[in-house]
Amino acid sequence: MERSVFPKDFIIGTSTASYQIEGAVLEGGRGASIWDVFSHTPGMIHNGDTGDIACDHYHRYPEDIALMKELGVRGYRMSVAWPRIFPKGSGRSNMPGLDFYNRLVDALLEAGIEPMVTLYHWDLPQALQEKGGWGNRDTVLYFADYADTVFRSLGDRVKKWNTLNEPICTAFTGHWFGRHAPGIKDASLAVQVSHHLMLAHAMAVEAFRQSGLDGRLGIALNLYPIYPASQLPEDKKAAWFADGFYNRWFLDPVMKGAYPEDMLSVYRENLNAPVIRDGDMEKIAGSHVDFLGINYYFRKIVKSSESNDFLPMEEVRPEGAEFTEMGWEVYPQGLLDLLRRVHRDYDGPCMMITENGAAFKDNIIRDGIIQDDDRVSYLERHLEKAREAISEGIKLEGYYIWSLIDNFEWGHGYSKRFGLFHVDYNTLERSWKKSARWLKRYIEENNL
Ligand code: IFM
Repeated sequence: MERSVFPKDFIIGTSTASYQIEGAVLEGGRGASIWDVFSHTPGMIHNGDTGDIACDHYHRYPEDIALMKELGVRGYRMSVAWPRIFPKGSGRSNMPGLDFYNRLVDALLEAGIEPMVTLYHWDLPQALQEKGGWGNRDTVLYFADYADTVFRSLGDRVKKWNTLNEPICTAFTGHWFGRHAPGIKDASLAVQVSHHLMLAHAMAVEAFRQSGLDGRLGIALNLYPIYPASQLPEDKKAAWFADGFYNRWFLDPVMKGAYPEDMLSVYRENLNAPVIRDGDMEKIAGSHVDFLGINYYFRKIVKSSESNDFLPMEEVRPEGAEFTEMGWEVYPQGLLDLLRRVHRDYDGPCMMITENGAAFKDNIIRDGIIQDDDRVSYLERHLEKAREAISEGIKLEGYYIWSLIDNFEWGHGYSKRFGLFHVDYNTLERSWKKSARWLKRYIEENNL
């Protein structure tokens, strides 16, 4: 049987985020973000690493764009740092910050690379955190203003946008489990924050539609295909609960305009949250996305458990499976299962894989090149599943690899390397890994 081909306009791109690569935290009038504060708090980040210098992309972006051009990718997903645009979160916008992203976007277009811009990849201005951060409803309004400012500044050239990246991480990892900035452990607040994020997303969509700009808008959700550990009814029930917790709590408001009733009752009964004001759900329901961004890394296998407070689920680690350096299972079939599920349950939306990739040890070097065969194999197998999804009629338009270059991996600091290009953190020199060379050939051979 002949292998199906990618559609002509399918985009292979790379993906990054501002705090993880830019550095230059004190330049161009940038204000502090919650990640500056969190990473400088002792004990929060592996090895005490911070994003102060990161990959110095702020100064080296021409070099990074040249690498992408040589690689042959047609798209680049990047994020704008809110505190570069509004150092205090609101008020007057900061021209040097906008100028930086204008230069970046121009340089990308000049190199024939289409930018996809994410407005919020976790770097909230610290000044807003001091007023309550995402727990304060006013942050929603500040976000809408910030979004509007960026749309109007870059929107004549940027035609693809994500409002938020992985809102579950902001809400739950940052406010429930305290592992991300701002490092709070308060489940009720976390659920309230998730509602404010959904509202912020909706207001940004509204601002974009009102601006009259052309372009397409989405949101990047990290979703998981979730499988019960057994066919026992209680495990199936736990898997459905986990699906509500990880997937439907964010997918349903974005795609259907309403929170899933089962999770809403769980949170209301146990946490008294979220407070939803009159008109909120109408706003959320009225904010249609043009595409859904999916960040896929691994599946979850879930069994029932009574030990986990009011979350009756426990994850099971698959025996004998293949894992990345993050301890995440390599499971390409999960990508296909996830795409099929979203296609089936959410009315066949246009989708992009806004992130997929893996951290590996990267410690085998031959002829001066990192022999990351494990990453090559990872990418090849996931791309194959993407192609299979398309051949089934699923509307998948692009695949952005996380990440272009090794970078600051949040709580893990610089200890986990996801890049197609290696970064030497002493010299900041970039170099090709085998996976980057492989991708270049793949793009050529598949006419992408
Ligand atoms: O590095 C992160 C990124 O910022 C968000 N998605 C997952 C990646 C790997 O952990």
